[in-house]
Amino acid sequence: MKFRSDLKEHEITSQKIWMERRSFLGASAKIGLLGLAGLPLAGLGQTLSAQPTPSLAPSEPLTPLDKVTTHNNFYEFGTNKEDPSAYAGALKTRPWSISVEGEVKQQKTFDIDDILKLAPLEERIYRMRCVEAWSMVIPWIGFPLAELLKQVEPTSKAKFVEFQTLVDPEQMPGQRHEILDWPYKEGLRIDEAMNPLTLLTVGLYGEVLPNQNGAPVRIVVPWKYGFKSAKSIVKIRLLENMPLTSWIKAGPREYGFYANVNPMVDHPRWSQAKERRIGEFLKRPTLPFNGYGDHVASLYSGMDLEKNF
Ligand SMILES: Nc1nc2c(c(=O)[nH]1)N[C@H]1C(S)=C(S)[C@@H](COP(=O)(O)O)O[C@H]1N2
Ligand SMILES: [Mo]
Repeated sequence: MKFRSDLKEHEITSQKIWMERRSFLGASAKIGLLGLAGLPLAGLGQTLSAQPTPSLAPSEPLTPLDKVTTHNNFYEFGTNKEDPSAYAGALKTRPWSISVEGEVKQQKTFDIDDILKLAPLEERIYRMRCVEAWSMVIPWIGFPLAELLKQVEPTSKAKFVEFQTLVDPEQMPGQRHEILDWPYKEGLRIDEAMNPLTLLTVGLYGEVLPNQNGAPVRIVVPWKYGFKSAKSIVKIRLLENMPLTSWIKAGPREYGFYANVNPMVDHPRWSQAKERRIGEFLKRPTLPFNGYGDHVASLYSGMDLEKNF
């Protein structure tokens, strides 16, 4: 069992190391990435060319690591923001695999350690919005989910993708209660899932994911509200029909399938026009698509985003 004080000290250290490494790496980090490209990846039978992507929120200060790891939503460990950091430490993240199935030509099970080999050491900095109106800027480590999905060869019937979190009430005390319909299920349309901003994420701040942030592997969909980004996933299903997600089951009027960040559409119980950046005092206006409209708005052309909230 980890004590919170230990955890904090470790985290402060790793954030400091990360900052230092980052400021001095610069060009050599890119050489490292080029060095990775062309290496055959064990178990995956395919080569990933690691392409460094530019940081997506370059001028915005990062949310401190201790905030990223102590203010969380992960209902499998309780519904308070402090519960995941207090209780997720005991989650066993090895052995771990993700099975990818459904409307695919090549059903596959990926071992987490093979997935880790696919994650280049690149930084992707995203604003992580949550439905409760907070946001963070997090340097995630991951790679486009599309890289994984291409390997299973989705059929022409694959119109949607569903993500499922582990079910294990012994390890996940929240699952002993009917807080949500377990397993936690989320989903995307196939074109959303294939968009390069949709990440399969294995780390943050230069380290493997802390358990409370969804270890060992989670989804990050930065233009959508936080609940779309399922944590600690074990299964991905490609489907012909739109999946029924845990949050839609819990409150169909409150949570929509699309859940694109949209300051014009309020949650029935609160405004979504402004957000509090963790660590800041004054709220800031929320940007449509969380500021990533240039990358993703075209996915929704012709759609009424008030009806399809
Ligand atoms: N399995 C699972 N995934 C989940 C959740 C959850 O309760 N269970 N909460 C979601 C919500 S509401 C948010 S805001 C984000 C929070 O991610 P973070 O704690 O890494 O910031 O995780 C999402 N993924
Ligand atoms: Mo959330």
